[in-house]
Amino acid sequence: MTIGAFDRSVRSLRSLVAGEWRDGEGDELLDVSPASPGETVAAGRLARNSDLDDAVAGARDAFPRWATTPHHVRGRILERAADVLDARAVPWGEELSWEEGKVRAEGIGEVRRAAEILRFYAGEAFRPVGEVFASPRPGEQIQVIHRPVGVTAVVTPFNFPVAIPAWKIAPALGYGNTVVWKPSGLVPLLAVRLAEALVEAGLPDGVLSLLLGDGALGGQLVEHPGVDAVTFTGSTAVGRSLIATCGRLARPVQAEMGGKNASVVLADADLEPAMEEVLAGAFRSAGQKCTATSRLVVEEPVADAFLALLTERVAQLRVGDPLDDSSEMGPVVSLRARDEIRRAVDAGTSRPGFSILTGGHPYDDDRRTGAFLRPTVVGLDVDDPLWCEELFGPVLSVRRARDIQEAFRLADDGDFGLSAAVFTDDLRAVTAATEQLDVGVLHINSETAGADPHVPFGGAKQSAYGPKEQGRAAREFFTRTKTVYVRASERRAR
Ligand code: UN1
Repeated sequence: MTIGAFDRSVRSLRSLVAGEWRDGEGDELLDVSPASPGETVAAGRLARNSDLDDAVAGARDAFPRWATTPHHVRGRILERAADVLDARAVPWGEELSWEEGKVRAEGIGEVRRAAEILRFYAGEAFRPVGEVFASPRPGEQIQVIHRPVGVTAVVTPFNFPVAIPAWKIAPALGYGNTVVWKPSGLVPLLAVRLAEALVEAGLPDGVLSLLLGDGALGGQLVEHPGVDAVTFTGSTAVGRSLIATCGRLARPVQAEMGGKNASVVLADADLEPAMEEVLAGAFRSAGQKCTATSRLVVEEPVADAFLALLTERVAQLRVGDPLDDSSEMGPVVSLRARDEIRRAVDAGTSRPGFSILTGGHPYDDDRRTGAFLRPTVVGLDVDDPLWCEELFGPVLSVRRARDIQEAFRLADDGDFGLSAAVFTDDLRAVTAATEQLDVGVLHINSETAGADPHVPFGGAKQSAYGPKEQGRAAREFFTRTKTVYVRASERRAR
């Protein structure tokens, strides 16, 4: 069923600079639908360097007032913004799906998820703001208090246009920082929507600026002398370059980067539900999550049975218009992404030990003009670049393992360590996975993706740099502690 009521008129894009919505005077910004790239979702102009300077100046100016705004007032604004997101979850979720390509239910779900995240940080405002220690000196007390860091640069990717920005901006604001935000140029409309929700909720001018700019503007934001800290989620290449810049400037930085997350199906696993979880992990959002399941290790005794189940189901996945409720998977984010992923798979076909178990070839119907890729499962018999390279698309690589130790070794192979999933009811295997797998997030009998708002999220090895995100863990990055030695003077009380 196609959603007849969905309004496909072109939306207009603006940046929010120090409390003022600006049309922008830079190059044209055309936001197209990945399902039908001839169709414009939204249009506007890019922000320029002068907008960046104004945004940072506005954030600096707003910082002292915002940092001393009572916690419950800051919390209430986040809560009201959450209400706005919930009230518009359907129209904005549909816009998300139209703009980014994930299916409608995932788009709506993401807007609601962003609301949950804002609510969580509204509540965190009421938590303790530090600790008190005993002093070795009589009459003294030592307080460790958390203070906001200052002006935070937020740089976000295309794949969660509203949830990832929410889990950076909500703690930043909740703990008293001001924000200048540069979202991915592929999803500017949902960035505008989140900023609108916060403005409507009563966020004072300058506390959040939104700059619709290109990668170069993102780089300038990160280096701007008025910025105190940088939080980033996106590709490994960009993340490493931002980390290097921040190192040179001695500027705190938090970066969430790539993943090549394995699901390990052990011989005792309940195969049918394990298959559904692997399917969801690999192909929801067309595999464009840094937590997506992009590799699968199956223990030899169940390998044939599991792969038969999986490939049959993958071949039947309904791929199509993300706004059509019968679609299970939409396109990837752009034609460029589609072609890069396709090239990486095609390059493998000439290598030894590489076989396509299902998918792999392009669509020859009307989907060929959109950024659609056939969900693909690749079998690998030997070490292959596809085992460790992140493709960020609907491609799952599979290897067989003789035993648990080989399975865990394959799952840990490479530089990334974001998430993993192990399918088993064997307590010894669970314990071994918990101890041995070098990942930031481990799932037992559930898919590799997903991140609840109240618990820490982030990777091990080269998947991440700096403190974890979400939950209370976010406080580590978005505040700085001050150690205060408090002693009353010896003057006698009158
Ligand atoms: C999720 O798995 O729901 O960019 C969240 C990403 C991750 C977030 C994943 N930082 O895909």
